[in-house]
Amino acid sequence: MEQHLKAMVESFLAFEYFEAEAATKRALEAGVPKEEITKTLRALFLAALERYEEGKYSIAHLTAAASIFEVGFKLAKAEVAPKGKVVIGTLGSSHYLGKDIIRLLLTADGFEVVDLGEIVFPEQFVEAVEREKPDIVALASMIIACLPLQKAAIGMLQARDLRDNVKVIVGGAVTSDRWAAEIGADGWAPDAPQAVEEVNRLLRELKEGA
Ligand code: B12
Repeated sequence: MEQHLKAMVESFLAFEYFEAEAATKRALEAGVPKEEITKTLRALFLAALERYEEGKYSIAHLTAAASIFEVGFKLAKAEVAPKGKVVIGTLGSSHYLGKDIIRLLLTADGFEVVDLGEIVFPEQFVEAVEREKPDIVALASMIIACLPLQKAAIGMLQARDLRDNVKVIVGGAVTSDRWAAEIGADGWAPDAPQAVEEVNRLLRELKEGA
């Protein structure tokens, strides 16, 4: 088991996408438990995210790490019922990396995530809530010009009588906890690990009927 995990770690750290994929497949074939593989990949990805925050990794490194995490995780994902459903998207702009990272970590944490992609407008979130019936809606805004779209999305959910059915979390580089409170969101987080914690908290609140 150790040598298979070591091969995965080495290829991940070298950003060798195809080798990391092959190493994950070999680990699975050799009977390494899926949880060990996903735990290793998740730890590697969180370390990459930390290196980016510290300025040691570039956006390119982070993008590569996210792709390797995603391909490995898809191979080793255990078939279990999701603990909750999240609809996510980036409002108005084409920034996708931060949103993709949140999606990956939420998926790794056991959520089913419906990703509407980027350049999404409030109407599309309303349609997705009607269609997907999620527990949580995650609205990302990456530029100041797109902040009003978060407010508009919450307003539209209210106007369509959908607001009470879902919890709304907002985030993205230009947001803050104050902004989240001002527009009536239920939660906010500054980064992906804290977003996962916040989404879990919101799910608990929803289940407890708070
Ligand atoms: C990469 C990038 C782009 C890429 C986006 C592609 C991609 N890879 O996603 C491209 C080149 C397309 C781009 C375009 C533009 N960009 Co740009 N871009 C960036 C840049 C350099 C990095 C963003 C990024 O990926 N960061 C890495 C991720 C990991 O961090 P993150 O996105 O902040 O996400 C984390 C948190 O915010 C949080 N989070 C993110 N989403 C969510 C959602 C929820 C619900 C929660 C809880 C948390 C959360 O968790 C994430 C992970 O920890 C930033 C500057 C910067 N250094 O941040 C500018 C930046 C965001 N861009 C900016 C601008 C202005 C633009 C353009 C308008 C420029 C132009 N005039 O054309 C265009 C918009 C184009 C369009 N049609 O939409 C400005 C925004 C300024 C502002 N205050 O409004 C920035 C800040 C650059 C700057 N200093 O001027 N951009």
